[in-house]
Amino acid sequence: MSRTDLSDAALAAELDVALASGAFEAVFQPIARMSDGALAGFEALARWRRPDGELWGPDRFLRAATVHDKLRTISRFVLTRSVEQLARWRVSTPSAQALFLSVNISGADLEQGDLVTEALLLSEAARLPAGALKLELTEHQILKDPDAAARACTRLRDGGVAVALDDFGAGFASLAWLARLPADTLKIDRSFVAAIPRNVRAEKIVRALILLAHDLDMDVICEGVETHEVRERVRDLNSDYAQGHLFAPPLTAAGAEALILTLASADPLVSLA
Ligand code: G
Ligand code: MN
Repeated sequence: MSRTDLSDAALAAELDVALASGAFEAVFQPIARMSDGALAGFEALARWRRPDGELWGPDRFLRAATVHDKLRTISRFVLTRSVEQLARWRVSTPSAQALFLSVNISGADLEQGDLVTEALLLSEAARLPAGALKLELTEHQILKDPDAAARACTRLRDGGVAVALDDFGAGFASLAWLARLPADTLKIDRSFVAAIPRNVRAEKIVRALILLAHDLDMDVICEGVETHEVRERVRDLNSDYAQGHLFAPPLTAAGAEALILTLASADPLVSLA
């Protein structure tokens, strides 16, 4: 056994304990609407609170979770927790009723299909309007089993759960899947978005992707917006939404709630950045 196998196994065992003991959290990264800068929704992301208080993102545990088949447990946790949270915000704060929630799912979730069922049930139980819950899939997951992905997209959309193609443009076969997969939202990968100020080719690709997405009746979220300059440029290119550290990093549930309340009480409505 290599060192990596050993540490992955140890991490995966810790992961089980963490999931059972509340050491996992869903955090919420704001997504801004470009037309007025308002808060439009959140992407829910998994974080693991380590014994020393540090918050680990998926880059620290994704490999161990994949190798030891824990991804579905993590996706289910983030989905359940974040939908419950949105449902509470919708009751406590009227402005939260317009927010959407976007949750990442893994290839394993698509193959098994049970997370799709769970998302449909959760959305219904929380009385979310159509499109308020969105599931994000990456090209990588789609390529693993394209037919399962297409079936999952159709089931979700028929049940009022929207589908976003995540990290778009960073992998393979993107355009082929755009033709085949019914989806609502295109999330343009931050590698293109962040390069806009220094790479005119990246800007042209983003412009073309936005035109194409709109032509296919999809809306667009530009990811990884870190500067005012990039925000202006993607707004001029007609991106519907933007997400990135310029607006906010992923926030704890308490932090996201504080943001919702601040924005709701601001008069006139203040924008995110
Ligand atoms: O693959 P996906 O797009 O779901 O990844 C989301 C991840 O991107 C999160 O872990 C989040 O912390 C990170 N992220 C969000 N905004 C930014 C940003 O503006 N710049 C960078 N480098 N990373 C970001
Ligand atoms: Mn994502």
